[in-house]
Amino acid sequence: MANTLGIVKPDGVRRKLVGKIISRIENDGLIIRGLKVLKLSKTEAQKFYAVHEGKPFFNSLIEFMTSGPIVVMVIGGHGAIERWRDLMGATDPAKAKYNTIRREFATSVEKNVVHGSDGPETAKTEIAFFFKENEILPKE
Ligand code: IDP
Ligand code: MG
Repeated sequence: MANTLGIVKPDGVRRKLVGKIISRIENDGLIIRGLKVLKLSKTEAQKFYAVHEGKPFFNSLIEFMTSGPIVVMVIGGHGAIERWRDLMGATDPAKAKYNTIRREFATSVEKNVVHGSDGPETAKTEIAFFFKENEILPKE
């Protein structure tokens, strides 16, 4: 059993895609173990995306991620990290497979509706960025 961090980005919340996205997660057999709505400050967004600091898209990404509320989720299940990445699709919607969230809903490589941790270590630190231990349902 693994946990990963999922985010519905500001474009997804604005366009009322939260329900559709959670349905895809649950229909895949994954479990929502933690859930909250919040708005990132600039400092928080810079910290969350620190790995991308210095890249040409960094400032625009921070602007975008702080432009409105987001939904953060702890998504759990066997192989949850890879399975959530598969449901999301490739970063660039033009390269994402059919039936993925990004292929269907993203409007650009930046405004791509969802985030997902890319491995066990990032999952751990990204979950801890948003959730206290007692805000996450225990694994069964
Ligand atoms: P990921 O979200 O698929 O893991 P990353 O490479 O970690 O992709 O990039 C983080 C986020 O930064 C992307 O989801 C997207 O919103 C944005 N981003 C990545 N590459 C580009 C780019 O080339 N142009 C604009 N925005 C980008
Ligand atoms: Mg990434």
